[in-house]
Amino acid sequence: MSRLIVISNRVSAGGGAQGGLAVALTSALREQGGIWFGWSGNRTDEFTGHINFQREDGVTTATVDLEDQDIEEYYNGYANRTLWPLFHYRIDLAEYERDFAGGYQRANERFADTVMPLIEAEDVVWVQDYHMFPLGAELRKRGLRNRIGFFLHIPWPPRRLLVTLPEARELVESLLEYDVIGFHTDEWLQSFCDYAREELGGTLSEDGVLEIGDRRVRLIACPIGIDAKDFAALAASDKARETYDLVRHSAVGRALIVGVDRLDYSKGLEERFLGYERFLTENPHERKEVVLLQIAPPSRASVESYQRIRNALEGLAGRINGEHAALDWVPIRYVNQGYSRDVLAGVYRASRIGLVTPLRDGMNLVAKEYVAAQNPDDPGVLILSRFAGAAEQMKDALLVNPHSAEEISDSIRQALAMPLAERKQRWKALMQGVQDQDVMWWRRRFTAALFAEQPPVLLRSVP
Ligand code: GDG
Repeated sequence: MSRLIVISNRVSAGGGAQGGLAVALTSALREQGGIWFGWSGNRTDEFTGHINFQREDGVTTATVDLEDQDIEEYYNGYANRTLWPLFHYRIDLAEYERDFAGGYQRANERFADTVMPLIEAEDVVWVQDYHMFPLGAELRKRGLRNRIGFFLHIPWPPRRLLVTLPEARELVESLLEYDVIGFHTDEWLQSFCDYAREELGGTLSEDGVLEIGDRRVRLIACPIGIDAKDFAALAASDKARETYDLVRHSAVGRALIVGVDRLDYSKGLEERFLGYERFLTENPHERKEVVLLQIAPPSRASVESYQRIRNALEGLAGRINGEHAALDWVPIRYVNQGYSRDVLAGVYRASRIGLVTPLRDGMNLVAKEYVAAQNPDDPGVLILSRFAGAAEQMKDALLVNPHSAEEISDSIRQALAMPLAERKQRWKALMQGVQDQDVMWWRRRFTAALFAEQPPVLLRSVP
């Protein structure tokens, strides 16, 4: 049987507090056998390519340390200051620096050099996410003929935005070396096709194979899910119950609205606070009946735009609380720290509303976790941004435009007034989707495409 070689920026097999992605990749590796390769997260004075092998949870991991300059230019630079903002439609924040592009390329070449000797003739390689776009092409240059797939966890930007990236063409051309490319949604896939057609003269077959010159790549929309069963069980755990009681008690009968996001400008936190403030102003009789609990663990703190968003949010939460709080009530509880997954599950379950309003998000797993954690007899209401990939699947949520304070305010009012029968009906439909298309479904769907032989191509124009 072919082994699977998973390659991603960070490696997180094993451990109890892992997320759905780690669970899915770990189980794929356990089933298929293979290796999970990536950056250790550590620095070294000089890159040596020394591999640290470990056996965790039935899976072999292989990690390398990177030099300071690589971390600065590849990770903090090109990945997080160029690609992340651009791919979330924020060209105002994207920094285009040749040094970043050079460091990104160098780090990918180093990854390719290091992982190449670990790959055997029958192995299938699965590369994850925007840190590693050129890795497949680098492996091909080193003579690798195996099947290689790529999955993008973030959105693919519209062509008009992508063309602002000086290396856009090389980046897309390098992607043509993969056999399969997966996106969360049809929208991201179509944006990719639009670039391929308009800038590179590509054509797409009816069954989703992109052809450019002598290259053929299968494109699939393959939305990631969560480990729904596991998350629902977490929500019933002792720790979750304890958290549920604590949080409910502290809300003293008020309806809790919860947001859980990495502190990132793509998550729409400022707009969310302003939408919530609008609700408070427009609904003077109900305002003291709600509390917004926003959990936002800091992330990428060494990047300036992340420091700015943190300061801006602190200022905004302070102003809203200052203007609206009463002796016995503070409207926003803004918490800058992470919690374990069982605690989060308890918080979700205790919350009458899950407020998930990113300005742009590849998928958004918090929306799915919120649904999986609900009490079937008294479920809460999910308010979800139209611009999260998850909105393509989760049509029974209250879908909102996260830029509109009025829509956020209206949806909070609608959710608070929603009768139990409607809450149950919406939740049931959402939960069905979260269970049916869970993270195992996602990885099976992707690996099935990756392990399959390419079918004959029926050509037609890219739509
Ligand atoms: C990228 C894409 C795509 C959050 N706070 C805590 C915590 N979390 C966990 C959540 C959830 C995960 O982090 C966040 O996942 P998201 O999907 O919401 O967002 P990104 O981190 O931006 O992920 C995204 C995803 O990749 C997968 O493809 O959906 O669009 O941007 O699981 O629960 N976990 C713990 N403590 C916290 O305080 N333990």
